[in-house]
Parts: sequence; C-alpha cells; structure tokens
Amino acid sequence: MAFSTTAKKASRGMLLPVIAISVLSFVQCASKHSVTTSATASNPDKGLKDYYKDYFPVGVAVSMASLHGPDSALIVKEFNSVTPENDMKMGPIHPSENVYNWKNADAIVDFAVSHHIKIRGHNLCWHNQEAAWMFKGSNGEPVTKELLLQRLKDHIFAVAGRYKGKIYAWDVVNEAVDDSDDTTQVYRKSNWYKICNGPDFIDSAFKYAHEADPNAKLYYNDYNSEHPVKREKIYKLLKKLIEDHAPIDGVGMQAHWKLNDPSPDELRKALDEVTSLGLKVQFTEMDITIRLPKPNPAPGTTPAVAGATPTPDQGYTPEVEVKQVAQYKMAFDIIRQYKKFITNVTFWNVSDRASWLDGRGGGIMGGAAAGVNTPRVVIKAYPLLFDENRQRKKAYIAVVNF
Ligand code: 9MR
Repeated sequence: MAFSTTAKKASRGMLLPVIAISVLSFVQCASKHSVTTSATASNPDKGLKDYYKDYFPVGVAVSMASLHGPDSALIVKEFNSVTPENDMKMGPIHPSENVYNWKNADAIVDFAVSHHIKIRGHNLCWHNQEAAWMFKGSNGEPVTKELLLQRLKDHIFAVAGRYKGKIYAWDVVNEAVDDSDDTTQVYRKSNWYKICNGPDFIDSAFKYAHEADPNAKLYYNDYNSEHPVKREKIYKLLKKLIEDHAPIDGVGMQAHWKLNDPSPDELRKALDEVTSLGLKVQFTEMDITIRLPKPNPAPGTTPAVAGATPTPDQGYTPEVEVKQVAQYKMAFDIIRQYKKFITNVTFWNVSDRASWLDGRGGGIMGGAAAGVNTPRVVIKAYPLLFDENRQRKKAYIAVVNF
C-alpha cells in the first residue's frame, strides 16, 4: 500500500481521462440503446453485475433466508458480491469465549463460493452486536486492556483465519467515530475505547486482521461519511491509521442515504478527501430511504409523545419515486466518475419486500389497523432497486442506463 504524494497526484491526474472515457461511453451507449433498448428499460438478460462489469463488483447484504427461494435466484442473477448482514458479527458468531456459531456464516460462504460470488466480511470489531463476555473478567469485573486486545486478536484470528482466501475484503472496524457535532470528540466512547483508554484497538484490529489473512483487503466502515463534521472526524481517524502504518486499504462508506442526502457536492468532497489519502472506497451498505426525519416535537408536548406522532404517509408515491430515481442516478453518475478508486458497491438487503429500515422509528401501525381517519405512520422505507415483488424499479433503470 503506497500513500505517497506522487501516487496521490498521479491518481488525481487520472480523473480527467476517466471522466472523458465516461462521457464517450455514454455517447456510445446512448446510440447503441436507441437501437436495442431505451433509457426506460433494462435488459432482462443482464444483471447489475453485468452492467457494472467494467467498474466494480455489485453486492448485496444477505441472511440465511436469502440463500433459498426467490431471493437466491435474484442474487445470483444480479450480484457478484455478498456481505453477511448479521451472521459474522462478533455477538452472533462468538457468543461466549469458547463458543463459535459457524453454521450460518459457513452456509453464506458456501453459497457464494459455489456461485462464484465474492464475499465481503462484516465485521471484526464493532460497539453494537458485540460479544458482551469479552469486556468482563471471570468475576464480572471489567477486563484489562491487555486481556481485551488478546481476546480481540483471538477472535480475529479465528474468524478471518477460518475464511482466509474466501473473504476478499473485511470491514475490520465498524463505526468507531463519534456522531456529535463536537469536533473535538473524534472517537465513539464505546467499551472498546473506554477499556483501551483510547483508539489503539483500531490499529490493533487492523494489524491482527492483516496477520490472520495477509491477502484480504481491509476497510474502516462508517455511516454519514458525507456529512461535513463526521467526514472530518473520519478523515482524522484514517490519517492517524496511515501515520501509524496500519495495514488499511480503504474506507467503507455505508451509504444509508435519503432523498436529499447527501448532496452531489458532499458526496464528491467525501470521495476526494478519502482518496487523497491513497485509500480505496467501497460503498458497503447502500440504500436510499423515502422516509423523512421525524417531525420536531410540537411546542408543549413531551418528546415521547411527539416522537410517537405519526408522519403522514402516502407510501411509495410517484413524487417520492421521482426523487428516489434522481438521487440514485446522481449517486451512480458520480460513483462511475470515481471508478478508479471504487472497488465495490453493495446494497443493504435484496428488495423493498424486507429492509432493515422497515418499521424503525414508526411505533404505530398504519393502514386499516390505524383506523380510517388516522394518518399512517411511515413504516416502510422502499429503499432498494427491487420492489416488493422483486421487480426492477425505475431507480434500477436509472442506474443501469449510462
Ligand atoms: O441490517 C442489520 C440489522 O438486521 C440488525 O438488526 C442491526 C443491528 O444493529 O444491524 C444492521 O446492520 C447494520 C450494519 O451491520 C452496520 N451499519 C448499520 C446497519 C444498519 O443498522
């Protein structure tokens, strides 16, 4: 991995030819499509992976349920990369010191290998879905930093070691950056941070992952990486890792986006900043929710009551669809321009039939159950490229016509 200024300048110099080539191929495709298809259609014989074969692998987050039935056929047709949505996280895979649950993770790996699909590993160190036992000693007291790092090392050696040569890229550390607007608080005050009394565990996790599988590409993964304050904090974390000579290859930008977030400018800035460090980028958990932020509490109400106030929901309306199509198109137009730096784009779940976003933040059931005069709570996010019947949405058409 080279992080020299020369490499940085050389890679930036390449951007212009890449844009020129993109423009040229757009012109060529446009004339080709005017014969065979149009910008309102997609080719049923091709999947996302085929449209993007000259760009990057296109992936999807999977669970055990995805490996059988209609989801599995769609995955094999459309994608050439998978990420286990939950089954390789520390808590699920390593629930106590001497217990590893390999069953689901093995099944996902076997499925992917048998279909020649790449696998991204997710993840080796996170503050969520963590293995609670790791932080406690035999008497229930907090462990020392040394013991915690030893346990982290054992965990990473076991998991990354088991799938060595099969998992091509790992999210080594997930979401270690603080979310507040306080620019002096760079790191999340997780159990990892507190017990290690600082961010050393991040360096250590990368070192262990590299030792466990020297050929795997190693990523730091986070959300809201396009928001200016968080972007700067992530930049500081990355810069420190590079200065420490940690074996990091790139950044996972999760891409849990909204209809107007990020802006094109924010997306470009985030990409420019990260790639200026000589790092690659993977969009690791892409979806674009149609849901609006919760309304602010009305004056005189308590936040709990206001939080439960239904957001009037018309479902997936034509207006929402137009905005989602435009946001997906904008994002992919930019992503293609940065093709040289981008090594994977992965969607978080298969279709609008089931997204991790559905039902979150709602609290009150909508539709008939809510009564005729009660506004529905927004409980569906409709964030993906395939609809509830697993059919290609207009957003799909927008990202494959270029
Ligand atoms: O999609 C995952 C969901 O099924 C889990 O309940 C949730 C638990 O925190 O994690 C979701 O995946 C997260 C991913 O691992 C890291 N980035 C945020 C994702 C959405 O919460």
